[in-house]
Amino acid sequence: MNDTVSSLATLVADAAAAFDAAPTPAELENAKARFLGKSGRLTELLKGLAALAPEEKKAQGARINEAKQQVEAALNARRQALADAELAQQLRAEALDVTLPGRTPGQGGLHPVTRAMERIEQIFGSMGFDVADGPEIEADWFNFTALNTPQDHPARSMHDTFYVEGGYVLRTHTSPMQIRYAVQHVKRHKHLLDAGLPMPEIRVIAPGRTYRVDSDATHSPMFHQVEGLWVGENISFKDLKAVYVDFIQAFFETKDLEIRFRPSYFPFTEPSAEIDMKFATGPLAGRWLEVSGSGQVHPQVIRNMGLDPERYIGFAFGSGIDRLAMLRYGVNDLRLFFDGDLRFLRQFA
Ligand code: 2NL
Repeated sequence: MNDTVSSLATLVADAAAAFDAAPTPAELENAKARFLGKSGRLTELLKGLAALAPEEKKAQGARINEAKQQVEAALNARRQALADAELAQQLRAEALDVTLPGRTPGQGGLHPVTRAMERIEQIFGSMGFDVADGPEIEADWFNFTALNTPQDHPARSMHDTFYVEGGYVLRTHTSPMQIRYAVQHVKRHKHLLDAGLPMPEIRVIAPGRTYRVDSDATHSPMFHQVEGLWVGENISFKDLKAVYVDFIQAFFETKDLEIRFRPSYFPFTEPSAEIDMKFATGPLAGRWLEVSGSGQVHPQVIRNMGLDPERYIGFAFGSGIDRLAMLRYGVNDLRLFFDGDLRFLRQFA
């Protein structure tokens, strides 16, 4: 009987060793057949029970069944181990590297002129200026007549201005927008003026596209301008100076520059001045650069806004945004802004 027990223990150990040695599920099934199959070692032992006496059969049967359970447990453990190994192998083979950066669609960026324009709007906005926007195809009245530009002024010639059918022009400056804005403002506050009460000041900038018949390295038939207008009862040239100096210092992020006002002439202002600036340092240091026209709004223009020039006074300026962008970003050819060359434009994205 002890013999049977030790031979059963050997059988279980042999089975466990055979199973553990099977490298694949197919080979494991072959090994199983050798122990649990039709003529497997355990099956043969069970067949042998038939020849035993009832008492013996019961005791021996119980021992063999116990061994059979151990063999089946070893078989299942190995099956599970092989399945786990296969799954692990499959996961390794199909692994995704989620740390790989994705391929994103191109992001695009703002054009340098747009960036300059946004800076300008932000700076004047911080000084209490509204931003006005309007038509690029203008009536002759708003572009010229309301701005006191006489019929025979050279700016009105076909040589300087793009004319559109029906008496319209491609606006040659954004001043017409200032007129539109001022007229609206005056209308909105007519009840105050009628009652002899003070009207809120007009403080506005008009940035945008403008057009002139002109094309070379420093002139484009389409260019960008920003005009500023401040009208009130107590506005003077010193306000113009303060606002413009503050603007230039903020735009170029330096106080290390000089600004001068040089007498000039425009039909819509009197007196008028050209504004020049000079950097103290950097590649443009020491050279006077023309950055704006300006002046006190002409009494006739104040009248065209619907205001009394005896009571209201204002100043205005007009600056080229492309030129300011060239100075700020160190661009020496205006045409680069309008060629659409991505090698150039990407430098500002
Ligand atoms: C220039 C000259 C200037 C103005 C623009 C202006 C606007 C109104 C009334 C009076 Cl509504 N003036 N604008 C004034 C002086 C000069 O621009 O050559 N800019 C590049």
